[in-house]
Order: sequence, then C-alpha cells, then structure tokens
Amino acid sequence: MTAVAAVDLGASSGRVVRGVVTGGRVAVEEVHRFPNGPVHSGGRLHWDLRGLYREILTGLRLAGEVGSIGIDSWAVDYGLLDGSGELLGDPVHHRDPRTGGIKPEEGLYEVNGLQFQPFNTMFQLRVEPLLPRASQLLLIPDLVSYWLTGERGAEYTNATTTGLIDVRTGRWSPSLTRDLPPGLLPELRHPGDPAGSWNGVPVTAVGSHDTASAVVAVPAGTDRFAYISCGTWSLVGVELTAPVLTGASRAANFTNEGGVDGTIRYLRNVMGLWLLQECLRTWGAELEPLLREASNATGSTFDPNDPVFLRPGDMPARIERWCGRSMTRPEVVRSVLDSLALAHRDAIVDAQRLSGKEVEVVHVVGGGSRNALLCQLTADACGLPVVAGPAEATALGNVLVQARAAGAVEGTLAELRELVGRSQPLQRYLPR
Ligand code: LFR
Repeated sequence: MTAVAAVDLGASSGRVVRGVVTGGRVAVEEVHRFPNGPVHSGGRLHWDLRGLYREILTGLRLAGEVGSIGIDSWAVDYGLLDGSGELLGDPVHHRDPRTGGIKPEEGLYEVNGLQFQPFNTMFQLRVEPLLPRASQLLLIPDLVSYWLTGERGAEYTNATTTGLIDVRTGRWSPSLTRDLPPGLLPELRHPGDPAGSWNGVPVTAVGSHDTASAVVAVPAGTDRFAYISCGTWSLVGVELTAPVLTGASRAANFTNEGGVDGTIRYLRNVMGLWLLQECLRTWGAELEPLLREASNATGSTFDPNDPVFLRPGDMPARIERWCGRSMTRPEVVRSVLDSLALAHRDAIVDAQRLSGKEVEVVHVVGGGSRNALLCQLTADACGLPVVAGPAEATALGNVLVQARAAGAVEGTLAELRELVGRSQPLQRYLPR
C-alpha cells in the first residue's frame, strides 16, 4: 500500500512521520522533528501555531508521496477564527494561569463525564476575551487541518475534551453550549472520515486527540489491560464500552473521553514527565546521566498532581518545598519517578474499582516507555507486569486509522493492536 503521513504535535515536540502498513505489519519512520513549548507573549502563555505549521509543511514535503495525511495533537486548546476565517491571535496554552480560580458547577459530570481540569476548553472560553469577535472555534488539529485544506470540522475524540459534548449522545450538548455564539462549534467528524485535501492528497480524520491515537496502538493481547500513555502527561486508565458517571467516579476525578470506534477512555491525568522536563530545563541538564544516578538514589514521595506543579517554572524548588528537604539532582529525579509510579498505581487501582474492569497487565506507551527505571518502578508499585512500548504509539495509532480508512488494513481495535504487537519491539518488566 502507499504510505501515509502522520502529523503528531506534542507539548514539547512535534513530528511528521511516514507510516506503512503492509503484510500484517506497521512501520513508522520519522521524517521531521521540531521543538515545541510555551511562548510568553503579551503576559500570556501561547502556542506558536504558525511556526508549528511551517514545520508541518516542511515535514509533509519531506514525507514524499503519501496517500493520506492525518493530524493529532494535545487536547483542549483552540484557535478562534473571525468571520473571514482569519485566526484571532495565537492560541493560549492550557498551562496559562487564566483559568486558575474556576470551579465546575453541580451536575456537569453527569452530562459531559469529564474530569475537572481548570484548562478544559469550556472553562477557557469563560475567560476568553476574543469570544465576542469569534465566528468559529477550531481545536488545534482541526485548525491545522483547516489551514491545509480550507475545510472545517471538529474531530470527535478531541471534541470530547472540550467539556461541551454530551457523553451519552456523543454530540455537542445543547445545554452546555447555550451561551456560546451560534455556529461557534463546527460539525463533528469521526476518525476515518475524509477531511479535505492538501495538494491533491486526502486528509483523513484520525483520533486527533493524541491520547486517543496512542490508545489505538496499545499492543494489548488481552482485554484485561490498563494503559499509561506516558509523555508530558501520564494518562492512566482502562478502555470501556460505556461511561462511568457515578459520584465516586467524579470524586476520583476520572474522565470519560471519547475514543476511536466508540470506546470510552476512562482515565486520570497524572502530571507525568512534565515534572522531569521542567527540572531539566531549570538545571540545563541531560536526562540520561541523571537517570543512571537516580537508580541508586533515595527519593521522597510527593503528590505529583498537586496544582502547584502545573505551571512552568523552577520545578526542583517546588518539589523540595513539597518534600520539606533539600535534595541532590539524582534525589529529585528519583523522587519524581517514585511519585509517578505511585500515582500510576493509584489510578490503575481506582480505575478498576470504579469501572469494575479487572486488569492483568499494564501497557506503557509513548516516550516514557523508554524510561526503564520508571517502567520498573511502575511494575513494582502496581504489582503487575508492565509491557513498555511502542514509544511512537501516537503516530502509530494515527497511521493505523488512516490505513484502515484507505482499506489497506481491516480490523477491530483488538486486531490493530495485535498488528502493533507483532511489528514493534516491546520490553517486559516484572514486579519485584
Ligand atoms: C496529552 C494531552 C492529554 C490532555 C492534555 C492537555 O498530550 O492531550 O490527554 O489532557 O494533553 O491537552
């Protein structure tokens, strides 16, 4: 089959990947990678989306001849268009403090099923000064898709992270969108749907929420698995066929995000490798040597989900303050990994308790699957085997959904996952 191109924008880097599905195997090759991160401007944290778009175009040219293009990114953030389709200002970053004091109202969870995160799109819109001038809102992958094709739509998996979708109907909720300008939210489209074309190449909607794409490529050989999509965030949970909307689930801050093929991603956001990324940025240090030293260091544990860790800034100082002691760099790194492993365990225990789904293996996918110490500590904390890899799960999930839409591969999610398991090197960690 012809190759496809996957555009995958992450919070710390973006990439364009060329993927091929053939002979029951899937392979991806990175053709272009570029840095990403928060940009301070005008007193706000933004994304430089036009800069990213330039890199995406470079990547698509480097990808050569492809039969389809699919785009995914982090969730929640958006661009606003004016009546003539021009972008009104750089998209604001969800780590900007503008939604700091916001609280969810009673009854919200029962409608949208979403964990409370102050940065969910619906809360950002409450403090959005550009809203009166906006005629349409496009989430980040939909905005990139619009720039490529001139066509607008709202891809469903990512749209569920806005907080404005009714989790029972899978459509924009009339009650939750009542106060928004009419027509602000585009028509929904679903993974596999056509989404226009760029220079004659079809653009295909994929699980445009990066976590949705990553979960497609979890190489599970059983239904009884938990996943950790481990990157800037750790997204920890299970896959369900129906949402859990109980009071206990809301209190545990579990989210019911829309997945590919009508699944529910029942998960909790754990602060993830952001903690380490910000430590390294503060120190101006490299990860590898510190990880080696951290394997013999003694850490302290802290709650990685404490909101004090959400914003960019001096992370080691915040961790030391939380733990009430000063630490060497390897000790800080060890504290982060120990604390993440425990938070992974708590989320997996809670997911099983709240959903009734039993888990016998934990799959770690994404960049964090390369962190052997974190994988081992997670296996130890969970008392379950951890299967680590693929690191490129998001790009693989993006590629597979495009390949399936193009007819190059058939199958259910379970079959796509088997195919990933067959094609990608995986590492097993047994609990000690
Ligand atoms: C991961 C992710 C999470 C979402 C967070 C903010 O990259 O998409 O799923 O909660 O970023 O968008």
